[in-house]
Amino acid sequence: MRRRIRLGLVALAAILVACSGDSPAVEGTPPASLPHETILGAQVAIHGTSSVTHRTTGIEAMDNFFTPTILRGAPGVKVLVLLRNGGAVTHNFTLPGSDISRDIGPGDLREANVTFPASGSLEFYCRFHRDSSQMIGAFRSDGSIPSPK
Ligand SMILES: [Cu+2]
Repeated sequence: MRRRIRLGLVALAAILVACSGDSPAVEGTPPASLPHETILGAQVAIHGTSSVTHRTTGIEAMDNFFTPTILRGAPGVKVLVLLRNGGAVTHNFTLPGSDISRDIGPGDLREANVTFPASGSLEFYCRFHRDSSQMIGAFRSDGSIPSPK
């Protein structure tokens, strides 16, 4: 009887360890289990995907990644993106092909107006950590997402 209980505890501990690997990373280096996608030619860890159904949405810059990393929205929809730096160092939101490049200090909030592409992806990155940490994300046109009212 005593042995059976001990085996049960060992099994429970193993399950808890297995499950903890699936919990989303809030800061620091992502676990290797995160899905990766090629964005702007780099292998980017995907820290969440959001469906943008309102005129205002948010992206948080962490050390050193964006969350969510992928934002899906209706083609051509214009949104106000609130950019918050939840990390400990200065980050940046750059939208290539536009004049948008916002440096964001730790704890600061900035904003940018972004229009989802008619099709395909519109990528963004942090100019400080694009090369060193693949701090990159993307707005994806998705016709299955309803346009904001
Ligand atoms: Cu950065």
